[in-house]
Amino acid sequence: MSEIATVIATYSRRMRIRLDNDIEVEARIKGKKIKAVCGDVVTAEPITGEKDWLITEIMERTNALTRPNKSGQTEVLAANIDALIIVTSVSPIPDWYIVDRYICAAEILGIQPIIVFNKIDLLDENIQINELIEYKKLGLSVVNFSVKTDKGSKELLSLISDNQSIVVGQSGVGKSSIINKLIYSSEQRVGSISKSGEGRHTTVNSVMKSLNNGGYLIDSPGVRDYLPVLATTSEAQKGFREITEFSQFCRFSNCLHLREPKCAVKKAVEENLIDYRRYESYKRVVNLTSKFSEKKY
Ligand SMILES: Nc1nc2c(ncn2[C@@H]2O[C@H](COP(=O)(O)OP(=O)(O)OP(=O)(O)O)[C@@H](O)[C@H]2O)c(=O)[nH]1
Ligand SMILES: [Mg+2]
Ligand SMILES: [Zn+2]
Repeated sequence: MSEIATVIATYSRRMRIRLDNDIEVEARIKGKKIKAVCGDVVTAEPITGEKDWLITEIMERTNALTRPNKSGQTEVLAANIDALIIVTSVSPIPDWYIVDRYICAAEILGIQPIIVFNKIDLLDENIQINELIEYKKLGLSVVNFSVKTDKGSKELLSLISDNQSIVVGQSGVGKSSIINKLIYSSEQRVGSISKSGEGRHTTVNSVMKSLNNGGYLIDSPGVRDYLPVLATTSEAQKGFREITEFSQFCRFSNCLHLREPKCAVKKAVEENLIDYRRYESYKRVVNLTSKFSEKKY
């Protein structure tokens, strides 16, 4: 009898799935054509005489977080996501352009971006981070966090409640540490998959962990770079809410806000109504997207 299950970890062709009754089993996938990712809902069946289950089908995804890989193809990072938790930290220093691109991806997918600024125990209390102030002005959720002093846990938990969220960001910012902090008993359901605990332990596979409030968090390996996969360069503006807002006043409805005349976005940048760095960031996404569509990324 086949059952509905959720993929909670992938190791090339092998995976770990969570069955409806919350039991977790190892599984492999039928055939070479289908490829499952963390968050995928699948049908699976036990294999007689074996411990492994067999995944027979992947259900249609409500959404997928993707990025282009070096060979110009689209790589799916995770599926069926409600929120994107973008982790930055005092150290390593954030690349705000990458943060913008994650926000852009979330906005286009229609899911909530949450910016977590971790390791604030290492920061002088009086220091203000301009980029974070800018994000707050845009109405984005920003959570100041410290795994060390337990700051921000409650606030973050209340934002994600029973969502299925993915935690992303560069290596060493504290993604795994934050997840462990948030989990009622971090090792309880993870068993032998994750060796993450105290201290440094680079995550190599995406793994979904359960929160005791009914939510799920996907821990993902750190990346140096990220770019959302966009259908066209004109889609980029949908990922920058302030640009979307002003674009309705541009002279041309297909304005890309680069060199076009009577562009309300460029005017807003000149008048400081749009942050200059965010506008630069938008232009970079447009450029990278056209490079990617020419397979040069
Ligand atoms: N001072 C301080 N150190 C922290 C905090 N959170 C995490 N760290 C440390 O930062 C280091 C990296 O943490 P990880 O949780 O492994 O980072 P990660 O983002 O999962 O890294 P990858 O798996 O490589 O992508 C560890 O040594 C943690 O102990 C914090 O709030 N304050
Ligand atoms: Mg990690
Ligand atoms: Zn314009």
